[in-house]
Amino acid sequence: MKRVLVTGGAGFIGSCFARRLRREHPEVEIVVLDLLTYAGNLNNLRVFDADPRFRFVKGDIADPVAVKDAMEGCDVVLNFAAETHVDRSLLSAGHFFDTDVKGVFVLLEEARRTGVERFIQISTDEVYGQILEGEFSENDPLNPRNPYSAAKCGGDRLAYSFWASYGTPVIVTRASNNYGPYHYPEKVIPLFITNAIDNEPLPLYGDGRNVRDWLHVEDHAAALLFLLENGVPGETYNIGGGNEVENIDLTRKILRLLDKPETLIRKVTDRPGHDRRYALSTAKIRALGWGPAYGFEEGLSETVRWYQENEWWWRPIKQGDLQYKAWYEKNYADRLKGATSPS
Ligand code: NAD
Ligand code: TDX
Repeated sequence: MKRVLVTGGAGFIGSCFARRLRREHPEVEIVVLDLLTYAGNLNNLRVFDADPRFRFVKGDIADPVAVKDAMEGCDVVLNFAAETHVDRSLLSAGHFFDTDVKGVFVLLEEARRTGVERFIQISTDEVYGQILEGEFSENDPLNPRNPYSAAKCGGDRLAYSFWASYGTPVIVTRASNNYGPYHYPEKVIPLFITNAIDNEPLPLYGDGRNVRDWLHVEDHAAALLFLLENGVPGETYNIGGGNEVENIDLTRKILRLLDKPETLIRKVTDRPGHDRRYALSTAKIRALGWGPAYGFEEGLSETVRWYQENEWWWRPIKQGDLQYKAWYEKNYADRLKGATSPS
């Protein structure tokens, strides 16, 4: 591993991976290709400010010219770049297919042309769809149920097809819900933490009994580094935290950690097609020797503390960024009108 391309490296998980890669491999050259959409943030990459072995390229993974430039000389590629928010995909899905399918195709074409040694496509547990009991294994059928997960499913299988058709050394990973520092405050954990800090309502969808399995972002990054060394091309690996929590319990935990009242909770109109539960079997990656290091209680309380101590990072997004305010208004204004607190 000499030069690693991290696409989407200005986002939540990609930047965590890049920072960890630098800590564990000081000698490696890192190239980040990122379009800096609303979710991309150069503040996530500050640690690289004076790093001579780091290069940032602003560009679109669906643009072959930008991709050719960024991938030049790279032997390893990890594709984190994506439109990632389910709620946004429900209101407008076009960009999701441009990036999460076409963008993956452009990256794969260039990887095939240059002959990279590893290409990791970061997929998601959402491609399996919901599961009410039990857990999904890697060979289970895929049944995405919202436009985001359908687009990710396209990218996931496209990546596999390059292995099956051309022998491009692709590994596909499907992770469960990530949480941790630098998480854009549209996703439930950072949204609820930052709203609660400001004594704003927490809009809990539906009956609040939907279940997600939470994976600390550092555990995800560690798993990806582990798979770069131990994963087998052509294979798919689930990466889960083993922390299933109902949304209502998650919300209460956040409020307790911040010493805020449950009267901040608002039960609001549900997300359409809201997947009830995700759960992954992680037997395959565990058999190779990886397991998560974070317990959820410890990880969540550290995360809450990070948002308390790093207002410089999130306040400009929530208060200064008109795009964020427009999104909040669009997705929540009607929902919050007349919504009640469950307690
Ligand atoms: P994020 O939204 O925080 O970051 C996405 C990054 O991609 C941003 O920096 C954005 O600017 C960049 N980007 C978007 N479109 C681009 C384009 N066309 N070209 C170049 N860059 C572009 O997302 P995240 O939570 O860090 O997720 C990273 C990856 O992990 C995604 O592929 C996502 O589907 C996957 N994933 C996320 C989770 C989760 O819980 N967050 C779980 C499983 C899988
Ligand atoms: O305001 C909210 N209220 C609420 O009740 C939001 C934003 C979410 N929720 C619920 C919906 C989900 O059951 O919380 C749960 C988590 O929602 P999100 O944070 O939006 O994540 P999710 O839809 O589960 O998808 C995430 O995990 C899989 C990531 O955003 C995806 O990128 C990843 O692939």
